[in-house]
Order: sequence, then C-alpha cells, then structure tokens
Amino acid sequence: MSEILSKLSTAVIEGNKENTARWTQDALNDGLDAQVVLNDGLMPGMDYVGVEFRAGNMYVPEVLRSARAMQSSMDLLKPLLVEGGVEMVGKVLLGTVKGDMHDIGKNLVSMMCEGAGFDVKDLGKDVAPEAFVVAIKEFEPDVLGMSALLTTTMRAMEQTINALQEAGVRDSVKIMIGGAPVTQSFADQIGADGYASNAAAAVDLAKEFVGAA
Ligand code: B12
Repeated sequence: MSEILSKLSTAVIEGNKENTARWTQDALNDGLDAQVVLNDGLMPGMDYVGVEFRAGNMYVPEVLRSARAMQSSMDLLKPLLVEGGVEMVGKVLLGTVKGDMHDIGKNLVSMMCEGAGFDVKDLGKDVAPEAFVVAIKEFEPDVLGMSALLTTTMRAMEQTINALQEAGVRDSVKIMIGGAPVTQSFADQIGADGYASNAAAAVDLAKEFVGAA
C-alpha cells in the first residue's frame, strides 16, 4: 500500500476528519484513482474500525468520529466514482420507523454503509410505511434497513413490510432490521430477511444481500 493510502487508513481509524479529507485530496492530486482511494485507503481503515467495534475495543463515539471522517472523504470521492461509471456496491434505503425519533444508531448504519461503498438514501426518522413504499419505487434500493429503538414502535416494522407487500414491492428488496429491542427471532416473525445487532454487522449483512460479502 502506498504511504498516502496507509495514512488515510490511519486517519479513518483515528477519526481525524481534517486529515482524511486532506489526504484524500492529496491522493487524488497525485493521480490516484478514486476507486483505489476508496478500496485501498478508506475501506481497510473502516474494516478495522468494524472489527474493533464488534470486539468491544472501540465505542460508539469513536465509531461515529471514524464514520464522519470517512464521510468527509466520500464527499470528495462520490462525484468521481459516479462520473467514472464505477459501480457502487449496491443501494441501501434506510429509515427509523413511524413514531420513533431515535436516529443515532441508524445514522451510524448509514455512514458505515456509505463508507463500505453503498449508495445510501436515508429517509430520516419517524418514517411512515407509505413513505418507505414511495422511496422504494423511486430509489429502487437493493436493501431496505429499518431501525426501531422502542418496543412500542417495533410493530411499525411489520406494518411497513405489510405496506410493501400491498404495494407489490416487497420482493424487490432485501429487508434488514435493527435497533436495541429488535432480535433475529422478531425479524423471522415479521418476515424480514435479516437482523444485525450493530452497524458493522449491518454492513456485512447488506454486502451478503448484494453478493459482495
Ligand atoms: C439517545 C436516546 C434518546 C434520544 C434520541 C436522540 C436521537 N437523535 O436518536 C431522545 C432524548 C430524543 C430519546 C427519546 C425517547 N426515548 Co430514548 N433513548 C436514548 C438512549 C439513551 C440511547 C439510544 C442510542 O442512540 N444508542 C446508541 C446507538 C448507537 O445504538 P442503537 O440505537 O442501538 O443502534 C445500534 C444497533 O441497534 C444497530 N442498529 C440501529 N438501527 C439499525 C438499523 C438497521 C437496519 C440495522 C441492521 C441495525 C441497526 O446498529 C447501531 C449501531 O451499532 C436509549 C437507551 C440505550 N442505552 O439504548 C434510550 C431509550 C431507547 N429511550 C427510551 C424511551 C422510553 C424514550 C422516550 C419514550 C422517553 C420519553 N418518555 O419521552 C422518548 C421517545 C421518543 C420517540 N418517540 O422516539 C427507552 C426505550 C424503552 C423501550 N423498551 O421501549 C430507552 C431504552 C431508555 C430506557 N432504558 O428506558 N431517547
């Protein structure tokens, strides 16, 4: 790995937004391809963060810092990747379900997915089933991710899946769900395709869904 790419990985791991953006720009100025910067600079850093987070060696604020650092670089890379016709890994649509205002975990999933090369559309929080349906028709995602942090809003996930079924778009997406009260058995019960307990696992699951694992 070239020195600048290794510096980029370290900047992502350290959550240093300024250096990540600066070294991304330097790498591009040096003539490195945007895809190389993403795959060989940022991704190894974010993969490391994912592993450490899962192992309990990094905590949410640190992961958020890394994700934001990664985002600062993605802002520079994304237009070039799109312009270059480079395929993103896939499309992920995200939202916190109706009645639920918790979005920190969902935002983390969003940033990590984007960092992993997915084209992410984030509908925000308190998203009604009908809004998910409209967005699926417009954005045509490969994966839909729903978040809920309240036991009272978990049912909105099931209602959303039912709304997708009624609109005839259920089978066009893989559905993953997450949030503190959610479990794999709840996912099975409501007919979701998978559950992930944290943002790193969500990225792994989304990759598996699009055959990029
Ligand atoms: C921060 C917080 C708030 C903030 C939310 C700010 C925001 N912008 O998100 C505020 C203050 C607004 C809030 C409000 C309320 N809250 Co609150 N809140 C929390 C708190 C302390 C932290 C949640 C959090 O952000 N965790 C950190 C993130 C990173 O973790 P996470 O969300 O679990 O996400 C991870 C995974 O779950 C997973 N994941 C998450 N989403 C997704 C999605 C997909 C697709 C996948 C695959 C994975 C995935 O990956 C994430 C990253 O690893 C929790 C307690 C707790 N410790 O969980 C209570 C908690 C969730 N709140 C609770 C309650 C009761 C409320 C209120 C009803 C309080 C009130 N009486 O007003 C309101 C409800 C408002 C509403 N309608 O939503 C209860 C819920 C109890 C229950 N069983 O239902 C909790 C558990 C606190 C408690 N012990 O009582 N809350």
